[in-house]
Amino acid sequence: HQADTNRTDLMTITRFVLNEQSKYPESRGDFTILLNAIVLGCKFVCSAVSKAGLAKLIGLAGETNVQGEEQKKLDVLSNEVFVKALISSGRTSVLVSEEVGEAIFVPQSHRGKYIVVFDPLDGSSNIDCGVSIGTIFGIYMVKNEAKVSLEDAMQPGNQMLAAGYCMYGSSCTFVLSTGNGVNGFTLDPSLGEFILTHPNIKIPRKGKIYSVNEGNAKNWDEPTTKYVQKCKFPQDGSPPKSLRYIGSMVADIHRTLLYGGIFMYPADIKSPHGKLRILYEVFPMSYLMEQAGGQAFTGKQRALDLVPRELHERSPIFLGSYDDIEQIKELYASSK
Ligand code: AHM
Ligand code: MG
Repeated sequence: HQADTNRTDLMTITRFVLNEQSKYPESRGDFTILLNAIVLGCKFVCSAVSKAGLAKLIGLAGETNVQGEEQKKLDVLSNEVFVKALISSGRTSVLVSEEVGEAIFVPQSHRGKYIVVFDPLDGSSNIDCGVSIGTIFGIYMVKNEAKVSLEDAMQPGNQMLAAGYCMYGSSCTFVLSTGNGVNGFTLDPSLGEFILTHPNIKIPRKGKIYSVNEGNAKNWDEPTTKYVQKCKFPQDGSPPKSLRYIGSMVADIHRTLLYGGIFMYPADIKSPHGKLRILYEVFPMSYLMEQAGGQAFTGKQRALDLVPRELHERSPIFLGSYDDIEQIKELYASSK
């Protein structure tokens, strides 16, 4: 009768996080409330994304629709939903969003002890053709609640308390780590709840897939070039790796977590710092990778040890299976 029990005993994301937090005697439910705000934002975006074509939500920001109402681009809309939900949770002090140039300081009346860095809708070039896109977020603790400053949002990734993403794909999948491994939840649209479907995700030790925008190959540095050459023409008798590249970080990372392999956005001559943003792309995904048993490397160091100097700073990044990242580390070490 196990099946019956499973069907009525639903492990929702809220229940899961409440269980996890109850291990800390000082926990008072603040984290759960914060997470609920993020989950609400994700449900909104999920619903908006699935109706994007229908609702003509994908027009240019500032355009007006037939009713004369102002239309907002999906990424602008998503950003607004997250900012409002996070502020009204009363649990945050500073927000950093990919969509907003400056850090957002929460009004005094609504302040709480957390900092949230996020990309409300990543991979937006994929919206119009219906390819998977996602939301990425990371959570820090304010250092001193009486003296909140920009510094609080620029802590190194190794200070993150939690990170995750939500992928708007064939299903809506929420992947979360609060520092005790990685767990995946799938939205049950009939319940409007995220249900635990991927407990304790561990990335395979070594993978068969590499993922990179190879159109930039002409401008790559030597270690990246050598690595990709090895993927295609392995010299050690192993079969060549498959190439998969969606161009949506959340979808590429989700596949990498589940199937193993390597995802990279390296430096190149044209973009010496790569493309991806440290705070709300590189850090959260690096945190998840490490929590799943993989590694995240910048070409110079462990990604989570980076100390951001600017809000929207970029870094090259190599993320994935432990052994695959070891190889790229060796290539960088021997190119010095
Ligand atoms: P965006 O924040 O403008 O959407 O760009 C980030 C996206 C990532 O999701 C993805 O990994 C990368 O850009 C793809 O870049 P490229 O098109 O250069 O391969
Ligand atoms: Mg982005």
